[in-house]
Parts: sequence; structure tokens; C-alpha cells
Amino acid sequence: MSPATFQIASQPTKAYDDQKPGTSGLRKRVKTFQQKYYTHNFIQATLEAMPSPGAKGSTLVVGGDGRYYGKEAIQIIIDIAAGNGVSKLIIGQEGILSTPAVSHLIRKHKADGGILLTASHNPGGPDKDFGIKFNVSNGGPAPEAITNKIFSIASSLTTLSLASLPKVDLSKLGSQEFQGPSGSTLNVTVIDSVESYVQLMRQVFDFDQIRRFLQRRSDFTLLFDALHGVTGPYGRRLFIQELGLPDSSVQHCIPKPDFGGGHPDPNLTYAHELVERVEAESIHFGAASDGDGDRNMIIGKGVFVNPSDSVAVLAAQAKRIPYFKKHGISGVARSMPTSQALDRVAKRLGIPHYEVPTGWKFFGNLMDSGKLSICGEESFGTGSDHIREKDGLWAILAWLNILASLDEETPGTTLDTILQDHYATYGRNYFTRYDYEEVDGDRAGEMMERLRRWCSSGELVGKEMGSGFTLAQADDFSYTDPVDGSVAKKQGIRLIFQDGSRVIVRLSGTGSQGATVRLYVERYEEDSSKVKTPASEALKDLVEAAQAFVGIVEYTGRKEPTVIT
Ligand code: VG1
Ligand code: CO
Repeated sequence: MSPATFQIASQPTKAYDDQKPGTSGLRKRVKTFQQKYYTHNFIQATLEAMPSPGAKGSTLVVGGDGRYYGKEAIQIIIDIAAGNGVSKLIIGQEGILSTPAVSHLIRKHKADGGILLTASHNPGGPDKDFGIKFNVSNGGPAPEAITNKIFSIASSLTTLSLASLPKVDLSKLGSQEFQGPSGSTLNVTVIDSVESYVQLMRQVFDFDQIRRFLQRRSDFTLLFDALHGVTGPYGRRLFIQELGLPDSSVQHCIPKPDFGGGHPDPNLTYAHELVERVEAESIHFGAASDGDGDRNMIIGKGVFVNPSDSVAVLAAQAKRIPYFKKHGISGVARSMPTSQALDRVAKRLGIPHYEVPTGWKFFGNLMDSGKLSICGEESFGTGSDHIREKDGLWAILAWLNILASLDEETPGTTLDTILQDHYATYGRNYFTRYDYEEVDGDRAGEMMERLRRWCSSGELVGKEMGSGFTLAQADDFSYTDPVDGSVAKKQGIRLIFQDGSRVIVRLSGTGSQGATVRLYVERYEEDSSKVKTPASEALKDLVEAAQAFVGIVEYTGRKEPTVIT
């Protein structure tokens, strides 16, 4: 059978002025993406913004978290990609690929980039959110230079290079060739969504050691919750087929376009079913990941592994994981609001540590230049240089591997003993985050402006907030990338106290409606007799002082946050 052919047309379009990617891709209501040529425009702008030599002749990986409108978007991508001379598209079966899997596939196939159809942890469905992320050839999120270029091209776009291809059947594995004008071709290959990623995990971790642990500790219970996001098939494969756990060890593992009506965000509020089961059934190890699979939460009965602690523990124990035994740990990094627990580990290990703005794109250069092995964000993001995205299942397996290894030396090791030992060695960086979701955008902006003014006036230094917290530094965080010298400004207000405690305030860049204010509070406790106090208690005074100082009630009208981490 001769290959199907396609023609390319210059299709006039009208520009949209709101296609500015945020912290992680473009996120809007589904209805916004469904406007005439809205999705086409954004893809056209993305392909035009691709770094040299550009989209023509390139290979792209395409997939998403299975949310509503994902499959329609893939057919649009196929048409625009063909129209712009892309040579090859590697697409996950049924359009399913987790964000970490895309990152891995880009690297494995030496592709030029990837398009991810996801709004991550935002809810999905016809009245909820859709999103598009673009990743570059290192497998990581496009840096700001590229996302700014996408926005500027999209803002004045007049023409689409549009091909019209027959609908590609995404359920069938295999390759199809399409013949374009003047000898050009587009190859579309549908691949197994899970296989390559599972192979990578086998290389990174010691699955035998984890299996031995599970056999030895036959009472050990694990529950993984995919929240009806993309990690369902990955989780089933890893926990049940590879590690031999019973079927009852996973829940909500069928990806659904609306995530079963839930909010696919692995935190104590939105993953409440998991939290409740872990408590009621005394489960030793509970874990969840978000819609697109890059986030993770790890809990046990009465234990919550704070993400800021998680990355610190992983760094401290990394040598128990084969990947780090082999490659070593060149350095560690955290996003600015993430607690300084990781810095303490770095100092003890004698390795460099870096502080970058919020968003995974800022870790990429450090990893590519061999300066960074393990990094994390307080927002349930943990990862390493095995790929260029945060990786939810990787983090869960890393904790399991460390648990299995420690248990060989100290039988009966639990999540709690790991954390308590860590605090005893390093002290404890108490940390909490308060989110005020969908508040009035103008008022939130005014609140930030007032803080910025106070910071730049210099009048805050030396002032006391609450009792006993004297300000040593107050600024709006700005970051200069040590590799390419690019500068990111206005990355969040930092109030740093004389004892190292911190209060951070920033606006979210991932919402689709109104503004979300994030208030981060951190206090260090060195005294090992005091590290068992619950975080809410240990931080109460500072949180109250911070809320009053920042003017939360005044500017947001909210007495209580939407989510507390
Ligand atoms: C949030 C988190 C940030 C994370 C980003 C993307 O951004 O705070 O740490 O990198 O989401 O995560 P913001 O701007 O809303 O605070 V995900 O799982 O979308 O890819
Ligand atoms: Co995500």
C-alpha cells in the first residue's frame, strides 16, 4: 500500500494575546483551547520558536496525561507538525505518556523536543483545565528564552502552516508514513507508553533488593494512588508486575479524562482517600502522584514526608541507590521556597548546593553541565539527572530502595525511623505552605507590590515580626543562571530572619482562574529533643505573624487557606 499523502495550506488565523506559558506550560480552561485555531496557533508558535535548526526535519515526542481534549490536540499537532516539515512524531499509545516518560523518550531517541498535553495537577474535564508544555532536546521544560519567544510569536501570528492528514489511530502500535509535497515525509510512530520508562527504572534502582525486602517484611503494606492520572499504568506495571505486590496495593489506576471528578494533586487535601486509608488500615507506605506523573507524595500511618525533607533524605541516602553509586552526586539543588534542609546535607557531604527559582526548567542547565545530580521543590517535586523533569514514581521507588537497603542493616526500619534519624543528625527544618487559591488577581498583585516596596526601601531589616523573629534580609528573589548567565527577576518575596527562619510569598504561575497566593514558612530547630513536635505547632507563631504582616486577610479576604502542606 502506498503511503497516504498530504498537502500543506497557508491558513489565515487571528492571533490570541493570552498564550503566555506560566511556571510550567500554557494552562487554560478547555473552552479556551477549543476556540477556533487556539490550539493550532499555540503549536504553530511553539514550532516556530524551536531552537535552531528549527522544526523542519525534527523529531518530536508527543503524549499527555489522558485528560479531556488530549486526543483532539494530538490530531492538531499532527496536522501542524506536517505543515511545518517535522519528520517524525513519536506518540504514546492512546496519547498517554507521563511527563517523566516524555523527558526520558526525548533523551533516548535523541529527539529535538516534546509536546506534553497536560495541565499537571489542575482538574480536567470539559469545564476544567487543559494545558500544553513544550520540552527541548535535553528532555527538560523549555527555558524562558523559548517560552517568551513562543508568546511573542503567538501574539502576532497571522498564518498557520496547516496540513490535513487522515486521523491517526492512536490505539495501534507501529509506524505510518505520510507523503507530503516535494518529497517530504512525516513518520508517525505510536509506542508503548510504559515500556521504556520501566526499563529506565530497572537501571536506576535495585529491584532485587526491594523484592527481598518485601519478602522479608511480609507484614509490610504499600498503597499507591494514581488519582486517575497518567501514572496508573506505570504504577501497576512497577508495583504489581515488577515488584510482585498484590493488586490491592494500587488504586485509581485507570487514567480518566476528568480524573474521576477529582483534583489530581498529591497533597493531604486532594489525596484524602489515600490519607484516610493509610490511617484507617495502618498502611506502612502510602504514595500518590499527580495528573502528569511528575509529582509525588509519600506518607505512612501518622507520618508525612514533607517534600522539602524528602529531597534532603534522598540526597543523604543516595549512595544506597545503584544509579548514584555508579555516577556519584556532583551537587544538589532546590527551588527557592523549598526548605534549607537540603543545604545542610550538602554541607556535610561537601558538595555544592544551588538555589533556583520555582519551576523545573531552572535545574536543566545545572544538570547538563554536570553540576547537579539530585534536586527538589517543596511542591511535591523530586528528581535527579536521570531525566530532566521531576519524577513522581522515581521518588517513590527511591524511598522504597532506601528503605529496603536500610532495613538490611537495621531490621524494622520505617519511614518514621528514617525521618527521625535524619532530624537527629541534621536538626529539623520545619516547613509549611499555605495556598490561597483563586483569589482576586488585582488585590493579590497589590499585596505583592506593597511587599516589594517595603523590601526595596530597606526599612524592614532589623524589624521584628511576631516575637523573637528579627529580619536580617528582605528582597524579591532574582536568579542568575551560573551556566548561561540568563537572569530571572521577581521570583518571590523573601523575608529571612536572623536565626535562618524564612517567610516567602509568591503568586502561582500555574493557575487558570484568578490568582493563587502561596505563603511559605520555615523555621530551623537544632535541638534534637524538640524535633518531634508536630510541624503545625512548631510553626504556629511564625505563621500567624507572617499572615498578619503580609496582609493575607486584608488582600485576599480569606481567613483560612485552601490547602495547607
Ligand atoms: C507550581 C509549583 C512549582 C512547580 C510547578 C509545576 O508552580 O509551586 O514548584 O514546579 O507548579 O508543577 P506555581 O507557579 O503554581 O507555584 V507541575 O506538577 O505542573 O508540572
Ligand atoms: Co505535574
